[in-house]
Amino acid sequence: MSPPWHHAWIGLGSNLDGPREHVERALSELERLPLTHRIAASRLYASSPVGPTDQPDYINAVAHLETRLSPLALLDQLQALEQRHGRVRGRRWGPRTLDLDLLLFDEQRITLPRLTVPHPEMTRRAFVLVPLFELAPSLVLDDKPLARLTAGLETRDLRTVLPQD
Ligand code: PH2
Ligand code: MG
Ligand code: MG
Repeated sequence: MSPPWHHAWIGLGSNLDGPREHVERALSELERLPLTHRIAASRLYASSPVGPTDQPDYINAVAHLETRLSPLALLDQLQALEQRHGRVRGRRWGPRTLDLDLLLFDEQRITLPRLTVPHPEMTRRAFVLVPLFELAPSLVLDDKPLARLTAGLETRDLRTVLPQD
């Protein structure tokens, strides 16, 4: 029997070497992952860095995938994609050419050495919740509607990046 289809949500981020191109290329590469379809992608957003401030602004987006991969097989694919974008592991929350975070996988809670789902920081980050809300306005996380979680965040700093930019 073939494995079932799952819904997965991916947070994309970049702040080095042409961040917008890295995110746009990664969005199209996500469509070509094995056993996976990309259902939707949010707009691109620019924001100041959360964490260390001595680094460039980020471009962020969220993608909605349908996949037959397991969570760890999907994580392997995401990490391989980060590697192909020249990702070098540096300090925590430091600058990067491409960050692909597995935010949600169906309604699963996963706690493994390599992977925690839902992504532990996501409910505090406007650059994740705002693009996610764009794709899934009726989503509920931990009994909290996304609309309510998003309303409680500082979003003034978040700027949508226009296609003709
Ligand atoms: N990612 C980080 C650290 N800080 N700030 C913004 N605005 N966007 C990010 O994607 C981001 C960040 C480490 O993953
Ligand atoms: Mg990451
Ligand atoms: Mg991240």
